[in-house]
Amino acid sequence: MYKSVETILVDIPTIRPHKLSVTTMQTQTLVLVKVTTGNGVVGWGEATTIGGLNYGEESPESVKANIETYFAPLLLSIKQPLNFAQTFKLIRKSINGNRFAKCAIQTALLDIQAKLLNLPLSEVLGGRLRDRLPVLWTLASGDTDKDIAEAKKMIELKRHNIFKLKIGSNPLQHDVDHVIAIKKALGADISIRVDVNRAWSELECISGIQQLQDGGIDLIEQPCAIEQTEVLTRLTQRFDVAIMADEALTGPDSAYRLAHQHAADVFAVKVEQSGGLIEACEVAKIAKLAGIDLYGGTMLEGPIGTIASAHAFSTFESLAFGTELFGPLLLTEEILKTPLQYENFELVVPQAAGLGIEIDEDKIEQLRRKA
Ligand code: MUC
Ligand code: MG
Repeated sequence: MYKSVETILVDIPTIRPHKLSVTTMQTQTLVLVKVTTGNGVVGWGEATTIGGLNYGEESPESVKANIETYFAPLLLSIKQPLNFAQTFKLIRKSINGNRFAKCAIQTALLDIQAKLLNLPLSEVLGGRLRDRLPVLWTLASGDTDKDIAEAKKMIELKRHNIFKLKIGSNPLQHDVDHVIAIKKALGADISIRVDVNRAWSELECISGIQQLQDGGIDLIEQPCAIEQTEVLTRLTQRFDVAIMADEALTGPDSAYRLAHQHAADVFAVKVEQSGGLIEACEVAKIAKLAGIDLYGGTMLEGPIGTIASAHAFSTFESLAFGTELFGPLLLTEEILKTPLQYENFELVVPQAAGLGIEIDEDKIEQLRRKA
């Protein structure tokens, strides 16, 4: 049985402004969830979003309020012994929507379950197929020269050798020229992708993607509005360069519909957008059955959400486009006793039980939002 559910907001400045078409981030807010069982086993989960309500339908504040008002009382009211699947069935039946909050709670419950079994979380999700995941870096300073210098530094440090560029906030030609300049500066061996974060109309997509394809760009992420899945389908059919669904992908149901419509070559699987780690694995299975390639996405989570995602992605049979699990590296503060291990362009998936990380609770106490 569960004894307590605590939800904590932690605001951490980013190492530099992170410029997307929907907002410019200077801070990331982590919603940390700590669930404790009657026997004293502790599980942690995390939810984040990008720029309050700029990116998605849930904000850090709504996640916290809904966990405290609905999820926590429900968990604490469970008196009969329920396993994880039965508990989550009850949550799904009682609470609509709220995918990010559900993901945070599910992560904490799975952390507990894996700790009770003394297994890494990946084994509870079906078993890991890899111990390391390739991790790209997003260049989003908004300045071409700064982005080139940042990319060169990352390559030299052996931290990242694949880059995603955030575009869509400037006039189209300005953005395209910026991307091509970076591609030229970094050379043929470095994979460059773009994320338009749904900023372009269909006509802009046609012009922009044609130029980006000709310029050697490898992947075009969510170029058009979330609802415009017909546009995404037409772009996927029209261009050879890979088209990826990100914001349009909101869990297994949408994965099924997008696959049915042939709306994307690649799915950006995100644990929060999917509504949980189990659902993210279901999205990956649908993609596999439909012949769609996979990419491990992020909502720029801190270390808890990032490593939870890594456990899920480590179970995917194929991860053709790698991952973007760099969230913690964008933050100026560390909330783990030992930071996540990034080396040789990869993130190491821990072997210890549960999430396999140790939380620095003193640090969280120091950083938590007080009012
Ligand atoms: C997004 O839309 O992909 C992920 C990486 C990044 O830089 O922004 C996020 C959101
Ligand atoms: Mg994206």
